Formats: sequence, structure tokens, C-alpha cells
Amino acid sequence: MFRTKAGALAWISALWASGSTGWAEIRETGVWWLPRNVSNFGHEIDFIFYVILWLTGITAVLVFGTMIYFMVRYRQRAGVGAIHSHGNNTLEIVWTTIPVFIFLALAIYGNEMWARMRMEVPPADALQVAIVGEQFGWNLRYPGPDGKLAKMDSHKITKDNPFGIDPADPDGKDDFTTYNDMVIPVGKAVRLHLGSKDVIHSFYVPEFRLYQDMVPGRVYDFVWFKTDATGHFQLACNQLCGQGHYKMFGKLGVVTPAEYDAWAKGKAPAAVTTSTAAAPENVSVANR
Ligand SMILES: [Cu+2]
Repeated sequence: MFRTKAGALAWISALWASGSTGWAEIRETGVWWLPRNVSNFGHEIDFIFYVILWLTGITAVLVFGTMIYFMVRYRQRAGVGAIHSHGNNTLEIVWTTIPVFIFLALAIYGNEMWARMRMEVPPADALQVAIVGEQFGWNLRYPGPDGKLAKMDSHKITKDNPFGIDPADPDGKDDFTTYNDMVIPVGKAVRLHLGSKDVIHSFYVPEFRLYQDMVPGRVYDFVWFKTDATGHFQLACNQLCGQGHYKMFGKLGVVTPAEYDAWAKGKAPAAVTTSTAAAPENVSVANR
């Protein structure tokens, strides 16, 4: 197709540049390194990432440096015989004990962090947001003025009732729904109620360092986080969920509380059992 490599490269660069001018920040910053982080747990995750990166980086330099030095220093030379070594017990004990303690420390620290992220009860005043993945998009349900979200039951999730809620649930009367459009106020704890309508999807926001699979038949209500900066991001599905997986993404705006209130105010309460989801286009029954 392209006569020169440079031609192909120019074409790919132009395509990439045109695709990166969208509103999502994901391809505009941190393209070569970690995307920026805007969540409370993200700072800790990045910290442990850098600790591990430095530890393994320094170790790699030391190990490969020593290896190369020994290869050169003790290379085969005329008139120099081989030396037989039976090892050194002290050295063996030292270089086994140090990694054991490093690995133990990392495991204990990581475990403790995980417990705080996924096992601690989210703050009571957290904004509750229900998110149900489907081929290929995100159904979102927000509490209305009462601040309460209708109870989700994974066994009640159907095509017409994506959130699996009871039509008689009074908490759901003022809830509103959106499709592929998530907005949250900055600085406020957000608790997610994640479900799936059909296959395994995965809630993934790199800027939150947050990733949670959504398996049909379950509702995951233990994921929570807090943001500390505003911005526009992409809510991507991180599980290959069918032929339309590539287009399963929503807009995610972290906005000021006033902007959030204005956005939520403009939303009409949803009919209890229907989502605002448009009929999925381009999807034949065979793909579902
Ligand atoms: Cu998906």
C-alpha cells in the first residue's frame, strides 16, 4: 500500500494525531509513561509501582553488571587455568535473606493496601452509582434528590431491566439513568455498584488506577474511590467482550460539585425498569 516506510509512518502519525484531538485526555498526556492519576488510591498504587520499579531496576543493573564483569574478567585466555569454587555460605545466606524480607514487605504492604481499597466499607456519604455493562456500552444509574439508589438484584437483570431493580422500590422512583455518560463530583467518595447484562465486562479508568471485572450474575458493590482533580477521561471496557468491544467506551467527566449538581438537576427520573440505552447498533444476534 505504501511505497516507502516514511510514507506509511506519516500516514499512521496523521491518523494518530487526528484521533488524539478528542476531548478525552487519555491520549494527550502520559502517552509514553503512566497516564496522570486523579484518585486517592492511585497515589499509593503509583508509589508501590515506583518502589518495585527501582528495586528491580537496581537489581537488574547489579546482576547484569556483575555477570558482564565476570564474563570479561574470567574469559578464556591462553596459559590461565580454570579455578574451582565451592561457593560461599555467607554470601548465599545474605542474598537469599534480603530478597525474602523485601518480598515479604511488598506482600504485606500490598495486601494492606488492597484491603483498604476493596474490603473497607466505603464512606456512608459516598455518591452511589450503578453501572451495568452490556454489549457494547455502559448503563449508568444515579440516585435522585433522595440520594438513594434502588437496590440491584443480579438475578433480576434482563434486557429491559438492566439494573435488576424492583419497580416497587421507593428508592428508585427518582433515580435517573444515562448511557455512556458518567459524571462525578471531584473530591467526593464514589461507590460503584457494578453488574453485567450479558458477558464479562470490566470497568477500567487508567487515571483512577481502577479496574474491576463485572461478571454476569453478580453485583459488585465494594469498589469505591475519591478523585482529587477535575478532568475528562474515558470509561473503557478492559475485557474483550465481543466484536464491538473496541467501541465500548463512555465519557467520564470529573467536575466541580456545582457542575455536577447542575448536570444531575437536568436529568429526568428514569422509568424504573428501562434504561435510556439506545438499541445497540451494528450488532447481530449472532454476536450477542
Ligand atoms: Cu465490554
